[in-house]
Amino acid sequence: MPLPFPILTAEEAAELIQNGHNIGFSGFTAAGAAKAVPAALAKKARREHEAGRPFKVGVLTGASTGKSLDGALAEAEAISFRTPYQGNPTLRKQINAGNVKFFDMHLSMVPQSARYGALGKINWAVVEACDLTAGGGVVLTTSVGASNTYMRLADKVIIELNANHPATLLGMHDIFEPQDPPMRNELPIFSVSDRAGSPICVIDPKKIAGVVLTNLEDESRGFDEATPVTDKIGQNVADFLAAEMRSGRIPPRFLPLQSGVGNIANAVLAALGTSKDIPAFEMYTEVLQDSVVPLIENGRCKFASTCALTLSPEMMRKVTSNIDFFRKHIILRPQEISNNPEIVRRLGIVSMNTAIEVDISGNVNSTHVMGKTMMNGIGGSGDFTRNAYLSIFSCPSTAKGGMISAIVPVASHMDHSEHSVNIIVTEQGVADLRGKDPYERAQAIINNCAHPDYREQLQAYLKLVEPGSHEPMSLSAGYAMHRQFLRHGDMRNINWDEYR
Ligand code: 0RQ
Repeated sequence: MPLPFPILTAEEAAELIQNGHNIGFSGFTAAGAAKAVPAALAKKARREHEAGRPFKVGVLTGASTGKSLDGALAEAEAISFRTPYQGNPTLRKQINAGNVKFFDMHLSMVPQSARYGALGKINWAVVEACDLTAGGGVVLTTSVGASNTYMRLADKVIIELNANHPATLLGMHDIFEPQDPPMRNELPIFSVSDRAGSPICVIDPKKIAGVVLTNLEDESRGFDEATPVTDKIGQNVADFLAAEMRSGRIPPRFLPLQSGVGNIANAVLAALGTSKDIPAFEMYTEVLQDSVVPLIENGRCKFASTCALTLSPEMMRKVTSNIDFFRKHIILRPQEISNNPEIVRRLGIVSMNTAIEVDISGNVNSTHVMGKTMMNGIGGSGDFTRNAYLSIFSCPSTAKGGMISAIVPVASHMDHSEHSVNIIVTEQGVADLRGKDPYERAQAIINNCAHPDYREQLQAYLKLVEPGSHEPMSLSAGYAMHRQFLRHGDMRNINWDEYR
């Protein structure tokens, strides 16, 4: 039976959206992101700008997206407001220049903030689906993100029905939206593979303004090749977790893993997958990257609950060509559930995220280079870190060819405080911060994680801390390494006499 909704071209759909509208797009990373309508909207914005008329929209998504969404809209200077996370170089520049308002938020909080009205009116939801029913049943594609909530809250909905994603994805999603406080019951997920909701989103069919037929691959990129540094970080994490298990602090059946995005996270998972000392594990995470697919195939990863399948096109084809197998081993959940603090705490998750810099107290900066320049955003790292059974941050000990130390006296921006961060890992080694006082923590981080080029310098900083300080904080010298980099392009060779 033909669908009772207007079939629109992407250009016709874009014509419906007006300057100043707020749009909730599907997409959690490039996985499942709307593609055709935002690209057409970017073209419309350019036309409007050329005609001397303003055209900008507010862009809400699950997390980062692909080049047809953030990329195209940013290049057309069509974004007024953006939340909650991004990773596009053009958009990043506009945010840092103050041309796009960006609200960096914990991903688990996005749907409820939208429901509570804190993110403004949502005029449109533009959501990618692999199947659609006449009654408003929507089968999402490779991510859930906040699509279920955006479709419910939006005045009108445009569906991108994407033939590139097979309708056989039906059954992989578990759509569940909690009640609002004070009426919220416990979230009924007690093990990684529990289901709480429905395989489809159901929306009022009267809200569907049109369907755009597409056939487009997800725009997820592959990863940089592993390097000796990323391999060593991965090995250090695997060895640490194996030792935790031997000591009895991690039970023999192991604990569910969460793993962040990016090259480092991909390398860590690859190392865990091949470690003979780590038993087969489950994942309760927000993003599944390429390295997990072979681990599911070979039984090293027994089950994965996630919000997105952030896979390269080749890896995605591997999944869809064996969908009956993968549907038994993967659940896709809304970000409000995949990142939910209640569930993270209940399941006892081991969280593994990446830092830009870590200070010697254990505070972590995941978002702002030199405390000023936004990289991507906090993403889901805070949802997991604050509530994990064990929270791990890893990063290379240096950046930019050794000129920047990732270990600094005082973090130039703080996303995760020393109270939530348990373990720091670099290619140099592991600092276990649990049960240590601030000076013991500082010594563990300097001796085990800092690059040898920076150890003496960090010890010299410690000598500047006034006696009687509970934290190793010198207000005058805390940012000396950052200042040194801004002046000389290298954090090394500080003259500490300047700070005495
Ligand atoms: O810059 O691209 O110019 O070379 O940061 O660094 O080492 O390639 O690491 O890809 O894993 O990204 C924290 C940004 C790490 C990411 C961050 C520069 C470095 C390089 C990338 P180039 P790497 P990764 C789940 C969880 C926050 C959100 C999160 C992130 C670039 O992991 O966004 O965890 N995390 N979400 O050179 C200057 C330093 C630097 C530095 C690194 N100290 N100073 N530049 N870089 N350290 C996901 C979601 O929530 C969806």
